[in-house]
Amino acid sequence: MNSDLRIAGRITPAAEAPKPPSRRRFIAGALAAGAGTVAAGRAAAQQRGPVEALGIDGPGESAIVKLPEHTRGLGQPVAARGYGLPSKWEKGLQRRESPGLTRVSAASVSFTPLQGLFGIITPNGLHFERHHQGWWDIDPSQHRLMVNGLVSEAKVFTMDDLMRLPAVSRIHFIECGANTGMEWANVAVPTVQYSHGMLSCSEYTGVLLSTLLEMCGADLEHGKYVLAEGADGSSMTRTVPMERALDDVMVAWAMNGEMLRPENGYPLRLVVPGAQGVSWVKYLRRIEVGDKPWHTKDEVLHYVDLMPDGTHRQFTSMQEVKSVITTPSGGQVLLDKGYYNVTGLAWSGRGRIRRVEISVDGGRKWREARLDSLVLPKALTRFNFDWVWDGSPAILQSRATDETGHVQPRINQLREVRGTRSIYHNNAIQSWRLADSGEVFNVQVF
Ligand SMILES: Nc1nc2c(c(=O)[nH]1)N[C@H]1C(S)=C(S)[C@@H](COP(=O)(O)O)O[C@H]1N2
Ligand SMILES: [Mo]
Repeated sequence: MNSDLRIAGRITPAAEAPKPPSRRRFIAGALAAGAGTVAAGRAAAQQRGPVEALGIDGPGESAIVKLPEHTRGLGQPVAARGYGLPSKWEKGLQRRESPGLTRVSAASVSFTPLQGLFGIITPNGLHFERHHQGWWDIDPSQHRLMVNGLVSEAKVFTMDDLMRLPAVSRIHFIECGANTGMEWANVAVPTVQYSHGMLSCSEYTGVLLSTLLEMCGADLEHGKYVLAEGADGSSMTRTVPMERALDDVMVAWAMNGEMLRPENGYPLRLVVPGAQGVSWVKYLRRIEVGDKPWHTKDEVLHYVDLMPDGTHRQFTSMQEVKSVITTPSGGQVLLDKGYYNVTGLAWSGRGRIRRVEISVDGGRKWREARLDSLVLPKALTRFNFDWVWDGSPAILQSRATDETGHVQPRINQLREVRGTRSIYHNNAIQSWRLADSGEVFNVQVF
C-alpha cells in the first residue's frame, strides 16, 4: 500500500498512533444494529463479537464479573484538563503536510482530514493552514488595526475598541484558491485530505467591515476598493472590491466560539465569504480605501490563472460551486457489499447549494442526494445518499448546483476552457473508483 495512505488520518492511521475507530468498524456497527445482510452481520461480528462487547463470555457467566473497568471504577476528575482534548483513540486524525510541496514548511500548507469529519463545522485544531511566512502568536494588547486612505477620518483601533462594536456571528467556508490544484494535469494525490483538504468551515464572530468603513467616513464616491494588509512578514496584501467589502466582509476575532487560533490569524483576520482564501488576510493590521486595485505581488505574480493562449487571468477570487464525496473516498476500504451512507460536502462562493446529485456509474445516471442538515449561503453543506453496494466495481461522483444555477463541471469541460497549466480554481467533479476488493482510488473520468 502507498505510504501516503498510512498518514491519512481515519483512513489508515500512522503506525505509531493508536488505531482510531475506523469508518469500517463504524459501518459494521451500524449494520449489526439491524439493517445488515447476513454477510455484513458476520463481518461485524469479526470486528467485535456482539456478546464480547457486552462483557459477557457466554452462558453461565455472570455479567457483573466481566464488567469493564470503566463501568466498575471511578473515572477521571473534572478539570483534569483545563482545555479539553479529543479522545486518545482519535490520534490518527491530524492535519497533514504534503511532503516536499514547498522548500520550507513555514511557507506551506497543512490539509484538513475531511474524510474523518462530520457535519459542516471544522474543529479549530483541524482547520487547514496556509502560511506564506510562518505563523505567529501576536500579543492582542499590542495589536492595532488602522483604517486609512480615502476616508474622512483615519482611525487606529485596539482589540478592545473593536470588541465593543456591534458584532455578528456567521458560518462560512474558507477554501484556498489552490485547493485541488494538483489535479489539473492528472490524478496527483491519493486521498480527499490532499485533494480537497485546503477547505474548512467555521462560525466567525467579528464586526462587519461596513461598520468600520462607516465609522471612518469612507468616501464611497471615489473609494471603489479596499486593501487588506497583514502584520506578518509575507506582505500579504489583497485588493477587495468595495461592493464586496460593504456586503458581508467581516473583521473577525473569533472562530467557533473562541478567539482565533494563532495559525488562523490571531487576534484578527479578514473574512471574505465566497472569495478564495488568500483574500482572508490574517493578523490583519490595516485597511486602506482607494480608487483602483493595488496590483500587489499576490495579485500579479501569484494567484493568477495561466490560460491555454498564454495570457493570465487576474483577480479571479470567486470560489465557484464545488462538491466532493468524503466517504467513501480515496484510501478508504469498504467492509462488504450492502448498505452505505454516501456522504460529502458541497459549497459555492455565490450563495446556497440548491442541489447535489450522485452518480455511481461514472456519470451516466444521476440521483439526488439529501440536503437534510444546515443549508447556509457561502458555507459547507453536508449531503447524504442511501446506497446499496452490490460488490461490483463502481465510480462514485457528486455534482453540485448552486442557487444561481451554476453547475459543477466535468474535468474535461474545465480543461477545454482553462487548459492544464493552471494552479487555482479547479472545481471539477471528483471521481472515486471503488474496486471489487472494496478499495477506493482517485481517478479522473472525462
Ligand atoms: N497574513 C497572512 N494572511 C494570509 C496568508 C498568509 O500567509 N499571511 N495566507 C492566505 C492564504 S493563501 C490562505 S488560503 C488563507 C489560509 O487561512 P488559514 O491558514 O486560516 O487556513 O489565509 C490567507 N491569509
Ligand atoms: Mo491560499
